Amino acid sequence: MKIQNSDRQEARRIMPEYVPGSLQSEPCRVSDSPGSLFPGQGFGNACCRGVAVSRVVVAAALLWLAPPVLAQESGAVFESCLAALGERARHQGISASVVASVLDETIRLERVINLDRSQPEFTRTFADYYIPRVTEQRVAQGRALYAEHRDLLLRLQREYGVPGQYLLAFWGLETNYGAYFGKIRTTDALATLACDQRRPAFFSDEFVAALRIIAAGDIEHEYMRGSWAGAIGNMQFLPSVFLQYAVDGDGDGRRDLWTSIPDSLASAANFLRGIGWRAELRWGREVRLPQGFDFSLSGREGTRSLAQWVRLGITDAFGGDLPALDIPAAILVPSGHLGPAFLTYENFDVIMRWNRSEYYAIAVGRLADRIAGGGVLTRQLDTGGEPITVDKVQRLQADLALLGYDAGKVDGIFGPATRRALSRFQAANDMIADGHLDRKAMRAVRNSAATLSLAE
Ligand SMILES: [Ca+2]
Repeated sequence: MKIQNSDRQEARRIMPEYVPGSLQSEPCRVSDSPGSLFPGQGFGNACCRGVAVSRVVVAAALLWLAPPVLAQESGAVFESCLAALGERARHQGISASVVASVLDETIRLERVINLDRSQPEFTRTFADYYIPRVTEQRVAQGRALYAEHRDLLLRLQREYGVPGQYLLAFWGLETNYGAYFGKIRTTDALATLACDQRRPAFFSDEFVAALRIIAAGDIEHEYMRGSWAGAIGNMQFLPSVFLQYAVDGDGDGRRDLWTSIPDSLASAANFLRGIGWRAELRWGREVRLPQGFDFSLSGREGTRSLAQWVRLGITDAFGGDLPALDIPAAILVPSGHLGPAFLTYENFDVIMRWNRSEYYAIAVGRLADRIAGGGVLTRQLDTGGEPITVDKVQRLQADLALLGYDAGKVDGIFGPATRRALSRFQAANDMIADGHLDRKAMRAVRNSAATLSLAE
């Protein structure tokens, strides 16, 4: 795709690498654009569609969320588990009347268990992840929202050190700017998961945290709704995150992450500051790699100083110089050596503390850049080929292990350990060591493993 010169200048002007001792320059001057999931490891983030949620819709949703028919036995187990949860909440100082009124209405949702158990059939590529999330429509809506909430966003940038385009990017990715934050009553979802055997301790704590939010008067039990995994509101905070970081941005005395935009954006800013956001840094950027780049240096484990990358010939995406600063940076090539390359800074790691997925963090950073006026990626994403099944990734992991490369757990998830093992295999076999999962790489690993098996 052709890059507009104005995009290039805009991207440079508004997004300096590093602004010592000050906040980044005012990020967005867009005023004329009309305006509007879940990576493997995080919680929350139901898939977004442009559905306006009102209390009427929520009420209608109750009809199809009617209590499932339970076997009497599992119903009794749930009731006794629920009683124990209530006891625990009272023990932790939550008022008995709040506990009683919530528990009285709490139901077990079989659907939540099914969603928690469901396993993906195919492994997700970066293109699969990125393309439906960083869309032109979402960019345009982000720009319109920036213009609409400009004063608020500039105030939050001054108070918390997080530029507004990032707050909008989180909002856009989490709930499509509040268009959809899930219809499941949070206390039902959390009680269901707390009384299941998979992660009872984690969800019991979140259930008690949800009761604490209700007891504090921030939201009524009936209206506390969100994803099947208990993530709530515009920013899909878990209740424990809400308790620690939600703030009252509009000064009405309540922290309302469902209907108050100032509360939602201020809470996101407070959370990001709390988990280490550095006001003077960007998230990272798309870059151009030099001819003959050694792809085995890519990956977050290959972090080195920006100055070192500059010496290796890394430039910005348009061939322009990057400053030779002594700040930690890593190169990521999530679509392989033919796709875009990204340089990531410390704020990238902060984004991953919000949601532990590299794809998510790149999407947040890129959507923020686009909202702030930046252009599209300079390189195509790899969209070719049939989807790769989780079974095949397990086979790859087992083969790599057989060949002596530590690919992590044989779980069918193509994570950093598997990527690193594949990159090492490629380097040892005269292939471009980008650790990219494609048919060619899988075939090469399979053949090597088969040869080794025959030799033994
Ligand atoms: Ca408020």
